[in-house]
Amino acid sequence: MSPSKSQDALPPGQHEIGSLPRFGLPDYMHRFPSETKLAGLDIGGDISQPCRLSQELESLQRVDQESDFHCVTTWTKRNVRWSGYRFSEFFETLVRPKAEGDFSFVIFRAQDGYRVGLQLADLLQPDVLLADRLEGKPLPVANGAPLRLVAPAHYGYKNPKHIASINFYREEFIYRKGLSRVIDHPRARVALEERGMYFPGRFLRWLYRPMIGKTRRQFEKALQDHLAQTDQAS
Ligand SMILES: Nc1nc2c(c(=O)[nH]1)N[C@H]1C(S)=C(S)[C@@H](COP(=O)(O)O)O[C@H]1N2
Ligand SMILES: [Mo]
Repeated sequence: MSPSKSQDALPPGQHEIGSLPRFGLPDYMHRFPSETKLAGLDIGGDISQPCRLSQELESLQRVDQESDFHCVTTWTKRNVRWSGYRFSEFFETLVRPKAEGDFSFVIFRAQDGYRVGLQLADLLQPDVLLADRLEGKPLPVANGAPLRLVAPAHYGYKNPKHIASINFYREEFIYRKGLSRVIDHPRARVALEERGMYFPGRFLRWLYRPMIGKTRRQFEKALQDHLAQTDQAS
């Protein structure tokens, strides 16, 4: 059984869409990765030997997975085909030997400045991947090149694209301030509709849903402009 592949009912408050759009928080709409091929992945935080990995990833077992992808704004793309490496194997094989002690919290930093924290226990689930391929092709810029996290049980905002570094910490801490803290639930589990902090998931559905169309169009337009520019430059 592949995790999260389903014909069954959608999670609470979600509706299905036909393709996986380029999507995200408006702040990141016009920001793009400078490296679209994996040059290096910085491993840091409370790690005794911080390091930069690149080729090492290829020593891990490649895993193909079909899973549903759920954005907190209520859209879902079903049966997305990813390929990459299990986060748990990555952690045990490449990180653990460089680290002393126990970790419980992880912060991802992305090339576009995006930053997000997850609990290590959630990342060690078997359906969590560091993905570098989508639908049989290298991950496109739109969906996270060169490397992104896929954590199907958690809303899209816990699935960082364009990963630049992965930082491991002994204890969880507050890494966001102000309004962006309100929208970040520490776990953001889709099945429990943990869309955000303080406000119930059912309320946030209603708040987010009207934003989908415009956000999608703006993200797509920004991508087309970016691709046209990079074409010209090369
Ligand atoms: N680096 C980065 N990762 C990100 C985001 C972003 O803006 N920047 N947006 C998040 C949100 S809110 C969603 S829904 C998904 C969207 O993934 P997609 O563009 O492949 O559909 O990426 C998540 N990861
Ligand atoms: Mo999202």
